[in-house]
Formats: sequence, structure tokens, C-alpha cells
Amino acid sequence: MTKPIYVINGPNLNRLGKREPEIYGTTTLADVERYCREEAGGRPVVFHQSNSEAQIIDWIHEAIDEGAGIIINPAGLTFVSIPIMDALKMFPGPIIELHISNIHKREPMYHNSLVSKVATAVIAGLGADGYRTAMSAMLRLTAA
Ligand code: DHK
Repeated sequence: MTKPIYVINGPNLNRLGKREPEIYGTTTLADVERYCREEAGGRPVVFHQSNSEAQIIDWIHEAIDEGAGIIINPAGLTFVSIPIMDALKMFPGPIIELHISNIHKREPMYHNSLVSKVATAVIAGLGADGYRTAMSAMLRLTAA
């Protein structure tokens, strides 16, 4: 059976569409999930969002055993969570770090991603459409 692609979203992304639309746009998280599933075609997708670091780590552990690839937007945890970085180090497949905004054009506290130290690739600044791009790339990275 084809292993699923995990899409894991971090804190405050449940508020997409209402949250700072001038930065994150008006697309909702439900829209993003639909984009991912549309782009994936028939490939199974596990899609999650949590405001809890521990829950994100548990999903990464699940993906270590069950998943083919991880697309992750850790949101604010990107810059501070060594536990998330350590969990991703255990993942044997490709990891795409995704940010809706271009974190490198923003305030300095958004410039040093811990996740980038273990990610296969980074997508930042394409808006919510970046999830489609990430999924398209992940399909190729995980092709049998
Ligand atoms: C989302 C967040 O919540 C911020 O904390 C990040 C990221 C940027 C994004 O652009 O998707 O810094």
C-alpha cells in the first residue's frame, strides 16, 4: 500500500483566513487541505493542524513509521523548537518546510529556522498556493 504524505501545520494556522490577511491572505485552512488533496490526486494525505508542540511531535513520530514524506509548516515553533527539529531528524523520507509568507523578508525573529537544518527543501512566500507546490514536489520526491 502507498504510504501517505503527511501535511502538518503548527500554531495559529487554524485561524488562517482571519489571521493577519495582509500577510497570510484570506485562504482558510480547510481550503489549504483541499488544495493538498486535489494536488495529491489519488495519493493518500494525512492533514493535521495543532497549536501544541507535543501533538506535532507525536504526528511526526507517527509519520516516521507510516509516512512517505512530510510537508510541515511549524509556524512560530519553526524558530524555537529543538524537539520538533530532533523529531524530524528521525524521519527517513523527504521533508519540505513550508511558510505562507517569506519569513526572510519579515522581522528578524522569523529569520532563523531550526527546521531548515533538517529539511530537504524550503518553500516560503508563495502564499497558500505554496502548499500545492510543496505537494507537487513531494509526489516526485516520493515516487516509487
Ligand atoms: C506562519 C506563522 O504562524 C508564523 O509564526 C511564521 C508562517 C510564518 C507562515 O508564513 O506560514 O513565522
